Amino acid sequence: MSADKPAGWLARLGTGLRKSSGAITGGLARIFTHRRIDAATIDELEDLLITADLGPATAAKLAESIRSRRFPGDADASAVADALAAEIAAILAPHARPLEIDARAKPHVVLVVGVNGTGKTTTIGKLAAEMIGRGHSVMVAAGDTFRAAAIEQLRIWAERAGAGFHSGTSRDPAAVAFDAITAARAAGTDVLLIDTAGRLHNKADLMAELDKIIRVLKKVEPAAPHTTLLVLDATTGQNAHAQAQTFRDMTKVTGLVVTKLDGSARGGVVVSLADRLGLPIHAIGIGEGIDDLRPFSAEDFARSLVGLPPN
Ligand SMILES: Nc1nc2c(ncn2[C@@H]2O[C@H](COP(=O)(O)OP(=O)(O)OP(=O)(O)O)[C@@H](O)[C@H]2O)c(=O)[nH]1
Ligand SMILES: [Mg+2]
Repeated sequence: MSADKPAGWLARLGTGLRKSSGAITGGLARIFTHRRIDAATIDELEDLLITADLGPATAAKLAESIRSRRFPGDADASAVADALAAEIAAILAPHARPLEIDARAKPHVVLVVGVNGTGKTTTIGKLAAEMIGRGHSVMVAAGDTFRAAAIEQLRIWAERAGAGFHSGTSRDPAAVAFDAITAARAAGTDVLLIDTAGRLHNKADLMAELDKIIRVLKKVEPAAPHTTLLVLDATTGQNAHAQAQTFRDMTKVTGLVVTKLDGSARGGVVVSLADRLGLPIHAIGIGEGIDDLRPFSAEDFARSLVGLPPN
């Protein structure tokens, strides 16, 4: 994805993260107003960061970096917020990476996975629109055959985004994937986005289904899927870690999209995910609209999370 920032996007990021940043700025004011930055207040800061879903390990690391900084005697909550934003940005920066498309692949195959309801189908719609906006041709494939409504939902998103749509006639997601990659290749399509079911009867079924989809894709193109995108829902907080682990055990996840940051006070989870998973975060979702997905920028996110305006 492009790293350009359309006018108003930063303001919308700030608004989207308001629930998360509100908790953090309120906490900082409570802890540091009329009090020194010392061992006791930094312990309270660490607790605040855990409450804000940054997770114990990441919170401890951040508290330690704040402890080792030198602040002037009259430093207040806003000085801590500034320092915190810089430390959070440093954690995020190595993991903030746009989703790069190999234009020669034709199609570059993106397999989209995640538990049910995290926002896979919506994210595919948003991604398709964004990629088409950059001049790529895009096809989406309805690999979630578990629910009939899922196919229709994806068809509507494809139409909205101006993407090709492939649903196949089979109830077998691997057959849909095979037909879709074959069709996309014949048409010279740049990107194929494949939706998958988040819910199956159990984990073994889900793993078998993903395995089969990948095996079948590889018959047509050994390098496919070029990207396996895990969609995580920020409102699930620290549970997102467990989801990420489950999917990493099942398949080779190459990157993340974190959704629903707008509806969540748990935006801090993005920091702990970046810190602990070591996977690229390609984009974040801050709304249900087609424009509500943007590349993930470490500094912008960090400053918005602690309630500071962009630099
Ligand atoms: N507020 C908000 N809502 C979102 C975002 N992304 C997705 N949603 C909503 O979350 C709900 C579930 O999204 P889907 O895209 O259907 O999720 P899914 O992962 O495809 O779900 P299954 O197909 O059931 O596995 C929908 O109501 C979406 O509009 C986001 O970034 N912000
Ligand atoms: Mg879906």
